[in-house]
Amino acid sequence: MGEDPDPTTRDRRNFVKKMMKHAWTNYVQYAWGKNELRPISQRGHTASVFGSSSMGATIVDSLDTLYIMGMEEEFQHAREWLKTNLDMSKMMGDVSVFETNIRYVGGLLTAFAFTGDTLFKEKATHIVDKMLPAFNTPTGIPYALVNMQSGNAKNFGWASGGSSILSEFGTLHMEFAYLSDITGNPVYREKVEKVRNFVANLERPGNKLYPNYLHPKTGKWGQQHVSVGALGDSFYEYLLKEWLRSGKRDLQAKNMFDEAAKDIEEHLVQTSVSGLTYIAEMKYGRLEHKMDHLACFAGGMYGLAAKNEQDDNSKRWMSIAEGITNTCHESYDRSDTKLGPEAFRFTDSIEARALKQNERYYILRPETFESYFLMWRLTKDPKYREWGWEAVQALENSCRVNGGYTGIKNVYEVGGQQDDVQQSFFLAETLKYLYLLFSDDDLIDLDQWVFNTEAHPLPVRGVNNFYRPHSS
Ligand code: DMJ
Repeated sequence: MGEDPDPTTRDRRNFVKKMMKHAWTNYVQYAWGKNELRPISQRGHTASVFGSSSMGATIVDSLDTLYIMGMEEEFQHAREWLKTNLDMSKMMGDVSVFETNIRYVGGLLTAFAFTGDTLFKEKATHIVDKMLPAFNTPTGIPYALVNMQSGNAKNFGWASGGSSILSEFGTLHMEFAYLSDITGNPVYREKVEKVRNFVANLERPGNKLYPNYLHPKTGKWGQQHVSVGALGDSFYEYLLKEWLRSGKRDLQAKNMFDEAAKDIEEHLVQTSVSGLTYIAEMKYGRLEHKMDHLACFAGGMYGLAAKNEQDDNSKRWMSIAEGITNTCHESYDRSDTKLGPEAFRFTDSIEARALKQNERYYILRPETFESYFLMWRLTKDPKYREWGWEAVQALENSCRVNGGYTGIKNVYEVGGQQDDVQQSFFLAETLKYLYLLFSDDDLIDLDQWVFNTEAHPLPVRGVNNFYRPHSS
């Protein structure tokens, strides 16, 4: 499905599918049931965001990529595993509410929409039910971490005096609202509507931009750091996308997005000395001319907004979208490995390059390719496919090892150290976006599907026949 008529594009897509096979079969061989694969030492890996247990994060995160790529046997193998093994009452330690939602719940909801198999809906419901204690706060703003056995919830010690994080509590709405629609249980939607309403009614410092931290007990903003990268990113993404996912019914989301996108444009979007567009960060009103790799999703976000809103903002937003995507490509092109650093800066002497040692790594992140994919669909400019192909080659040269794909420690050093982690989002997002970049537009039609922040497509309400609402 979704083959492009052009033979080169078809070959490229096939190549990406082979990459997925390499990543998947090595995970199956060396780390089956573990959260992630260590491709060099060929064993399992568990990141702290998933607590201390192994709960097959890669299996659930990969489901829809396997399905989209037509890897049916692998998909069935994954389904069999989760049928007997995915049980959150066995999950030990503190688990991230945000990560569990975007990877597990998002992955299962998409698998349900694709297939109608109620096993996926039941597992998604089971997981969200286990997360609900995190919402028991005076404001309804959830804690970041929950212990799924005891129901105890708390925040990260490092987060501004016990605050919750904007990108985390702001990235639950799409999955929870959809879950209510397919189960007929309004509880999930109520939780995220409470979060939304609380934030909507809160005064922001200087009446502009959202700080990254909010205290769930006092309802007060924490440190005034603003970012479209780490700690802020998908809050903005979900305002736009929940408006789209709801079939453009959720006007509160749209209005909040429009205001935030205009504030970002006015206060954070900058042009470098040589004319590159980037999104800076802000700390207590002062700009820091640094952009995270994570913020590279914003190219696609502004593009989607421009296309769907078709109003006075559209022209400017499309040019921001093109500018940001171009700058993120530059951050790749200006490195020796042709992979982009975790963060890059703009000064009088450097542009789109990391400055500090700890900004030079690349951990198989998808955001730049996500923008290539969306901008390809929106503009049909062939350069986005060429940039995607450059990325495939760079991944092959620096990240592919016999046991899968690994991140690297320094994008400015060819043949340098590798980190020995195959992130689950590499299979969920990076390879999916690259595959779709070389596919026809009817494979995951953007009028019918909206990608959650982990690239799990959710059906658009009232438009997509795969929505599968609960019928009593
Ligand atoms: C993914 O889990 C999601 O894309 C999230 O929104 C940000 N971080 C990773 C990928 O970089």
